[in-house]
Amino acid sequence: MNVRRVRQLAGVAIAVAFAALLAGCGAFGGDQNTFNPGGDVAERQRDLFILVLIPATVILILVSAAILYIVVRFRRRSDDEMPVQVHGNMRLEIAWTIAPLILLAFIAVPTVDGIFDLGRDARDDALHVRVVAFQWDWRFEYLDPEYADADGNPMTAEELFIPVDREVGIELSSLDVIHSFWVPKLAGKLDVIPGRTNRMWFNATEAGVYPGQCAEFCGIGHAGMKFDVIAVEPAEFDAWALEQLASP
Ligand SMILES: [Cu+2]
Repeated sequence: MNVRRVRQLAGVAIAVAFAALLAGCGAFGGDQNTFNPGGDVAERQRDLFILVLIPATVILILVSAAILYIVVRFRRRSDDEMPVQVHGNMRLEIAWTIAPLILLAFIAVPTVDGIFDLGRDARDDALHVRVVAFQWDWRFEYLDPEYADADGNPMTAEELFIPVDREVGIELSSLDVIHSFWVPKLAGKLDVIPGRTNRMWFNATEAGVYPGQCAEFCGIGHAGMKFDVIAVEPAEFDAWALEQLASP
Protein backbone atom coordinates (compact mmCIF):
# COMPACT_ATOMS: atom_id res chain seq x y z
CA MET A 1 0.00 0.00 0.00
CA ASN A 2 1.33 3.41 -0.80
CA VAL A 3 1.42 6.25 1.68
CA ARG A 4 -1.51 8.07 0.13
CA ARG A 5 -3.76 5.03 0.40
CA VAL A 6 -2.78 4.56 4.07
CA ARG A 7 -3.61 8.21 4.76
CA GLN A 8 -7.01 7.89 3.06
CA LEU A 9 -7.84 4.77 5.08
CA ALA A 10 -6.72 6.44 8.30
CA GLY A 11 -8.99 9.39 7.51
CA VAL A 12 -11.98 7.09 6.99
CA ALA A 13 -11.18 5.14 10.18
CA ILE A 14 -11.00 8.34 12.24
CA ALA A 15 -14.32 9.58 10.79
CA VAL A 16 -16.02 6.24 11.56
CA ALA A 17 -14.61 6.14 15.09
CA PHE A 18 -15.73 9.72 15.72
CA ALA A 19 -19.26 8.97 14.44
CA ALA A 20 -19.43 5.91 16.73
CA LEU A 21 -18.22 8.01 19.65
CA LEU A 22 -20.87 10.67 19.03
CA ALA A 23 -23.58 8.02 18.59
CA GLY A 24 -22.73 6.90 22.14
CA CYS A 25 -24.12 10.20 23.38
CA GLY A 26 -27.55 9.23 22.05
CA ALA A 27 -30.14 11.93 21.75
CA PHE A 28 -29.59 14.87 24.05
CA GLY A 29 -32.19 13.42 26.40
CA GLY A 30 -30.20 10.16 26.85
CA ASP A 31 -30.72 8.04 29.97
CA GLN A 32 -27.21 8.66 31.31
CA ASN A 33 -26.53 12.08 29.85
CA THR A 34 -24.94 14.35 32.44
CA PHE A 35 -25.87 17.35 30.27
CA ASN A 36 -29.55 16.59 30.79
CA PRO A 37 -29.76 16.39 34.61
CA GLY A 38 -32.80 15.14 36.53
CA GLY A 39 -31.92 16.67 39.90
CA ASP A 40 -30.41 19.73 41.60
CA VAL A 41 -26.98 18.20 42.31
CA ALA A 42 -26.38 17.03 38.73
CA GLU A 43 -27.66 20.36 37.42
CA ARG A 44 -25.25 22.29 39.59
CA GLN A 45 -22.34 20.06 38.58
CA ARG A 46 -23.23 20.57 34.92
CA ASP A 47 -23.47 24.36 35.36
CA LEU A 48 -20.04 24.47 37.06
CA PHE A 49 -18.58 22.39 34.24
CA ILE A 50 -20.00 24.75 31.59
CA LEU A 51 -18.81 27.79 33.59
CA VAL A 52 -15.22 26.53 33.33
CA LEU A 53 -15.56 25.03 29.84
CA ILE A 54 -16.52 28.30 28.11
CA PRO A 55 -13.58 30.50 29.21
CA ALA A 56 -11.20 27.52 28.85
CA THR A 57 -12.33 27.01 25.24
CA VAL A 58 -12.03 30.70 24.42
CA ILE A 59 -8.49 30.79 25.89
CA LEU A 60 -7.51 27.60 24.05
CA ILE A 61 -8.60 29.13 20.72
CA LEU A 62 -6.93 32.50 21.40
CA VAL A 63 -3.62 30.97 22.55
CA SER A 64 -3.52 28.45 19.66
CA ALA A 65 -4.27 31.18 17.12
CA ALA A 66 -1.64 33.48 18.67
CA ILE A 67 1.01 30.73 18.59
CA LEU A 68 0.23 29.90 14.93
CA TYR A 69 0.35 33.58 13.98
CA ILE A 70 3.60 34.24 15.83
CA VAL A 71 5.32 31.14 14.43
CA VAL A 72 4.48 32.15 10.86
CA ARG A 73 4.80 35.92 11.14
CA PHE A 74 8.09 36.02 13.04
CA ARG A 75 9.82 32.99 11.53
CA ARG A 76 13.50 33.32 10.68
CA ARG A 77 13.76 34.25 7.02
CA SER A 78 17.51 34.17 6.49
CA ASP A 79 20.54 32.73 8.30
CA ASP A 80 22.04 36.02 9.37
CA GLU A 81 18.81 37.64 10.53
CA MET A 82 18.65 38.63 14.21
CA PRO A 83 15.35 39.59 15.85
CA VAL A 84 15.08 42.84 17.79
CA GLN A 85 16.32 42.14 21.32
CA VAL A 86 13.92 43.15 24.09
CA HIS A 87 14.03 42.78 27.83
CA GLY A 88 10.67 42.58 29.57
CA ASN A 89 7.54 44.60 29.06
CA MET A 90 6.01 45.99 32.23
CA ARG A 91 2.58 46.60 30.76
CA LEU A 92 2.29 43.09 29.32
CA GLU A 93 3.58 41.50 32.52
CA ILE A 94 0.96 43.29 34.59
CA ALA A 95 -1.81 42.50 32.08
CA TRP A 96 -1.15 38.77 31.98
CA THR A 97 -0.88 38.58 35.74
CA ILE A 98 -4.13 40.43 36.40
CA ALA A 99 -6.27 38.85 33.66
CA PRO A 100 -5.94 35.25 35.00
CA LEU A 101 -6.44 36.55 38.56
CA ILE A 102 -9.77 38.06 37.60
CA LEU A 103 -10.80 34.96 35.66
CA LEU A 104 -9.85 32.60 38.51
CA ALA A 105 -11.70 34.74 41.06
CA PHE A 106 -14.76 34.68 38.78
CA ILE A 107 -14.63 30.86 38.62
CA ALA A 108 -13.66 30.36 42.27
CA VAL A 109 -16.72 31.97 43.88
CA PRO A 110 -19.39 29.60 42.49
CA THR A 111 -16.98 26.63 42.60
CA VAL A 112 -16.05 26.96 46.27
CA ASP A 113 -19.70 27.58 47.15
CA GLY A 114 -20.60 24.41 45.19
CA ILE A 115 -17.90 22.33 46.88
CA PHE A 116 -19.29 23.15 50.32
CA ASP A 117 -22.95 22.67 49.39
CA LEU A 118 -22.47 19.44 47.45
CA GLY A 119 -20.14 18.04 50.12
CA ARG A 120 -22.32 18.86 53.13
CA ASP A 121 -24.16 16.23 55.18
CA ALA A 122 -27.70 15.37 54.17
CA ARG A 123 -30.39 17.32 56.01
CA ASP A 124 -32.16 15.66 58.93
CA ASP A 125 -35.46 15.51 57.03
CA ALA A 126 -33.83 13.72 54.08
CA LEU A 127 -34.63 10.12 53.20
CA HIS A 128 -31.64 8.19 54.55
CA VAL A 129 -30.44 5.21 52.54
CA ARG A 130 -27.42 2.97 52.95
CA VAL A 131 -26.15 1.71 49.62
CA VAL A 132 -24.40 -1.65 49.99
CA ALA A 133 -22.16 -2.65 47.09
CA PHE A 134 -20.77 -6.14 46.61
CA GLN A 135 -19.49 -8.34 43.80
CA TRP A 136 -21.58 -7.85 41.71
CA ASP A 137 -24.76 -6.14 42.75
CA TRP A 138 -26.28 -3.47 44.96
CA ARG A 139 -28.60 -3.49 47.95
CA PHE A 140 -30.47 -0.46 49.26
CA GLU A 141 -31.34 -0.18 52.96
CA TYR A 142 -33.79 2.46 54.18
CA LEU A 143 -32.38 3.69 57.49
CA ASP A 144 -35.17 5.95 58.79
CA PRO A 145 -36.99 4.33 61.76
CA GLU A 146 -40.38 4.33 60.03
CA TYR A 147 -39.00 1.81 57.55
CA ALA A 148 -37.68 -0.65 60.14
CA ASP A 149 -39.39 -3.98 60.87
CA ALA A 150 -40.37 -5.14 64.38
CA ASP A 151 -36.77 -6.30 65.06
CA GLY A 152 -35.33 -2.98 63.98
CA ASN A 153 -33.93 -4.27 60.67
CA PRO A 154 -34.05 -1.76 57.84
CA MET A 155 -36.33 -2.22 54.85
CA THR A 156 -34.25 -3.32 51.86
CA ALA A 157 -34.79 -3.13 48.10
CA GLU A 158 -33.07 -4.23 44.90
CA GLU A 159 -33.66 -0.92 43.14
CA LEU A 160 -33.47 2.52 44.75
CA PHE A 161 -37.00 3.91 45.03
CA ILE A 162 -37.11 7.56 46.07
CA PRO A 163 -39.81 10.21 46.34
CA VAL A 164 -39.47 13.05 43.87
CA ASP A 165 -38.40 16.50 45.19
CA ARG A 166 -37.06 15.12 48.46
CA GLU A 167 -33.44 15.10 49.46
CA VAL A 168 -31.89 11.65 49.66
CA GLY A 169 -28.92 11.16 52.01
CA ILE A 170 -26.73 8.27 50.88
CA GLU A 171 -24.12 6.38 52.85
CA LEU A 172 -21.97 4.05 50.81
CA SER A 173 -20.56 0.81 52.12
CA SER A 174 -18.82 -2.08 50.38
CA LEU A 175 -18.73 -5.74 51.44
CA ASP A 176 -15.63 -6.62 49.42
CA VAL A 177 -13.65 -4.43 46.98
CA ILE A 178 -13.80 -0.81 45.83
CA HIS A 179 -16.88 0.01 43.75
CA SER A 180 -18.21 3.37 42.61
CA PHE A 181 -21.79 4.60 42.85
CA TRP A 182 -22.87 6.59 39.81
CA VAL A 183 -26.26 7.80 38.61
CA PRO A 184 -25.19 10.24 35.87
CA LYS A 185 -28.44 12.20 35.68
CA LEU A 186 -28.66 12.72 39.46
CA ALA A 187 -25.11 13.16 40.80
CA GLY A 188 -21.43 12.62 40.09
CA LYS A 189 -19.83 9.31 41.02
CA LEU A 190 -18.45 8.51 44.46
CA ASP A 191 -16.25 5.56 45.39
CA VAL A 192 -17.60 2.82 47.67
CA ILE A 193 -14.64 1.73 49.78
CA PRO A 194 -14.52 -1.27 52.14
CA GLY A 195 -13.98 -0.23 55.77
CA ARG A 196 -15.02 3.36 55.13
CA THR A 197 -18.34 5.17 54.78
CA ASN A 198 -18.57 7.81 52.05
CA ARG A 199 -21.58 10.11 52.08
CA MET A 200 -23.42 12.11 49.45
CA TRP A 201 -26.82 13.61 48.83
CA PHE A 202 -28.98 14.26 45.78
CA ASN A 203 -32.58 14.65 44.77
CA ALA A 204 -34.69 14.02 41.69
CA THR A 205 -36.76 16.98 40.53
CA GLU A 206 -38.58 14.93 37.90
CA ALA A 207 -40.24 11.55 38.31
CA GLY A 208 -38.67 8.84 36.20
CA VAL A 209 -36.23 5.95 36.02
CA TYR A 210 -32.56 6.93 36.29
CA PRO A 211 -30.13 4.15 35.36
CA GLY A 212 -26.99 3.89 37.47
CA GLN A 213 -24.00 1.58 37.51
CA CYS A 214 -20.75 0.70 39.19
CA ALA A 215 -18.06 3.03 37.80
CA GLU A 216 -14.97 1.32 39.23
CA PHE A 217 -13.72 -1.92 37.67
CA CYS A 218 -14.40 -4.47 40.39
CA GLY A 219 -13.95 -7.87 38.80
CA ILE A 220 -15.40 -10.11 36.13
CA GLY A 221 -19.05 -9.15 36.78
CA HIS A 222 -18.43 -5.39 36.84
CA ALA A 223 -20.23 -4.65 33.57
CA GLY A 224 -23.44 -6.18 34.90
CA MET A 225 -23.41 -4.18 38.12
CA LYS A 226 -26.29 -1.90 37.25
CA PHE A 227 -29.31 -0.57 39.10
CA ASP A 228 -32.13 1.90 38.66
CA VAL A 229 -33.09 4.88 40.77
CA ILE A 230 -36.86 5.08 40.47
CA ALA A 231 -38.22 8.50 41.42
CA VAL A 232 -41.97 8.53 42.06
CA GLU A 233 -44.52 10.92 43.56
CA PRO A 234 -44.43 10.92 47.40
CA ALA A 235 -47.83 9.17 47.72
CA GLU A 236 -46.68 6.45 45.37
CA PHE A 237 -43.45 6.08 47.37
CA ASP A 238 -45.40 5.67 50.62
CA ALA A 239 -47.60 3.01 48.98
CA TRP A 240 -44.49 1.18 47.71
CA ALA A 241 -42.87 1.32 51.17
CA LEU A 242 -45.99 -0.09 52.83
CA GLU A 243 -46.00 -2.93 50.33
CA GLN A 244 -42.31 -3.64 50.93
CA LEU A 245 -42.81 -3.66 54.70
CA ALA A 246 -45.80 -6.02 54.39
CA SER A 247 -43.86 -8.55 52.30
CA PRO A 248 -40.36 -8.87 53.77
CU1 LIG B 1 -18.52 -2.72 41.30
